[in-house]
Amino acid sequence: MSSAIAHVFGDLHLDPAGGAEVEAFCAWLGSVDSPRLVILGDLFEAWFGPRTASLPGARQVLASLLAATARGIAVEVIPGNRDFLLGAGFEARTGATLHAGGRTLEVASQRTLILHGDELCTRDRGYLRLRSVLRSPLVVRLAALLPRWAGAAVAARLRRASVQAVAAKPAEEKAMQPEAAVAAAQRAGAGLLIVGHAHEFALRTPAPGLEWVVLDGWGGDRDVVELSGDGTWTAVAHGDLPRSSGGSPTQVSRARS
Ligand SMILES: [Mn+2]
Repeated sequence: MSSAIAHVFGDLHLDPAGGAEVEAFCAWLGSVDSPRLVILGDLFEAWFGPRTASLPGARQVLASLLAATARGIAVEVIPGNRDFLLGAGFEARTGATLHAGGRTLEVASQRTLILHGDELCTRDRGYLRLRSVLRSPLVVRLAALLPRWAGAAVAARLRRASVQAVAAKPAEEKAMQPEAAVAAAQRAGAGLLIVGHAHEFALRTPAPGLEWVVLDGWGGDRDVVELSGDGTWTAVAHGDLPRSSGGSPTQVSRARS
């Protein structure tokens, strides 16, 4: 029996249109044995408002999340920079809970703060400005009103702009800043900070008494943090997590396009 109380992962970048990655994730989710899954953002490669939910891959993912919550798994999702428009419709269709400002978990009097990580890129002023504009209530409302093709076009345009902007910046400026990590952890009173966003595992100690874990992107060797009931944690590969016993994995209904 596992003493795990939660599994934390993110940066799956699943295509709402569907594909092999979506199939593989839904199969994994259908049989994973965990009391709580915390998805720390960029579950989807892009999410341009509620209409995205009708795309075939999105429907598959939403259905498998719903099956997971119906099995009694608590699913919590922190929106990332690619899917920050996830909203109430997503919660209603999946039974998952959104935590837009990050999630604090307390285990054995150990506090853990979980963020996507992009908010720690505090030297990237252009990005932070764009982030605050894109997350303004007006933009979120407008996105809900756009027809799907227009939303997709806007998302593609933003992605191109972001790829060009990122390529033009020195690495140091794009990076998550240790001071920002320390400040966020201190505000939350956390001794463990878990983020994604960079897609490359790292463990740092930016201040005494603070462990800062950056997870691999989905599919990496250390793409999941397992939090245990005694307050300890380990980084593992999602494929190595225990599967639920008792026969065949939960059947996930296939969405039709
Ligand atoms: Mn990201």
